[in-house]
Amino acid sequence: MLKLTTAGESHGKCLLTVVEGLPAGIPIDEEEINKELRRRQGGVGRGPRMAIEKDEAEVLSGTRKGITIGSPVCLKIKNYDYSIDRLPELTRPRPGHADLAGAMKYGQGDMRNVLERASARETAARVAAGALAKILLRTFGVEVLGYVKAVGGIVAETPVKEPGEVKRLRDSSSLYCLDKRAEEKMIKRIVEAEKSGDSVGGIIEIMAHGVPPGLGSYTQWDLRLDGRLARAAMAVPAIKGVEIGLGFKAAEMSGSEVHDEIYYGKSYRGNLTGGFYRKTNNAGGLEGGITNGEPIVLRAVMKPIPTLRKPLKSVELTTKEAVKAAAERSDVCAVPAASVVLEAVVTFEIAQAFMEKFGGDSIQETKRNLEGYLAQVKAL
Ligand code: EPS
Repeated sequence: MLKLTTAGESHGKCLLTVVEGLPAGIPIDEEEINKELRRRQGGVGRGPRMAIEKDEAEVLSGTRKGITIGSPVCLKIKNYDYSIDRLPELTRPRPGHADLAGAMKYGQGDMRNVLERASARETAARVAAGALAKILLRTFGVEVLGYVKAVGGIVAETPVKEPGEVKRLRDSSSLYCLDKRAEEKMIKRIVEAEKSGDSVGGIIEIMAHGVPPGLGSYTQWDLRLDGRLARAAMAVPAIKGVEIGLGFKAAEMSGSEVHDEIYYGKSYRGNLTGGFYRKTNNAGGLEGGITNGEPIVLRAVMKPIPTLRKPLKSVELTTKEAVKAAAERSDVCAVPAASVVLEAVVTFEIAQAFMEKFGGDSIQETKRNLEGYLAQVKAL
């Protein structure tokens, strides 16, 4: 079973990622992990902290000569802004942040003790884990891509579906967005928010290509992959909504419009499905909590960052006086960064379901199991 644990505070010494259950025999290139970490640091709208950090993963365990040996892989990301013991107290909770809820839960008058772990800085550790999952899944032709669909109410057109083209467009955009015209407007919106001391949120879309049918299960509620993906996406800081396929739009449509009719053609989709296919993908690649061989499509809504330069009303914890919330250094818009985080957590979740289905302590064993299963699908 693929398992992830992260540790580390925002201004502590470092962040740590421990991934258990990776099969032996996977070459791990640190540069591939670092590429994802750099992407997470980027995007228009990021705050001054990103100019201080240079997120890079150091592999501490789980490999020999750069190849996994089946033991837990531990990665370390150094914090250049290591200042946790010098930072001033925080006693004016920010609405929308974990500050007040965390203070009540952990009995902390100084909410610095809350925000240090609640900070989205922790997502760097999740991106590192996602990069490991990406390397694993790539061996089997699975590719997960995340991009920005909307910022501050400006929605991008995303007619491109071919993964190579999606990646090219996304990687040439300063907002990780596929639509150049929308991108210009989004940037203006972010600059406006910055000028007025405000922040903006948006929508992120994730597509997973080449996923074999049969991941996840309807046999128990917590095995359904749609539920597991939604949980992973909702567990990213600032995410307030998740939809799969048509999502909320399905509520306005009739069944005959929503469901994806079934066709058969021998050479379709590299035979992942043995020839069964759909002309539409309103289900977003999942039926009965199981992948059906079509691409997985998931969207997540990110609220605007709660740390505001022009702060909202709050209460001083020590005196109970009405005050303005603390104004910490922060981002104006972290939707591009969140697209990298969501891509990582969705990749990890798919990898987990993949290993659950195909197992294997070595990559050769996993490959054999997958091939045997695909032959069985073909013979259906
Ligand atoms: C972040 C690092 C943080 C914030 C941001 C995410 O750095 P600092 O708090 O030192 O400026 O920029 O954190 C938040 C948005 C938050 O709500 O905590 C990062 O590495 O992503």
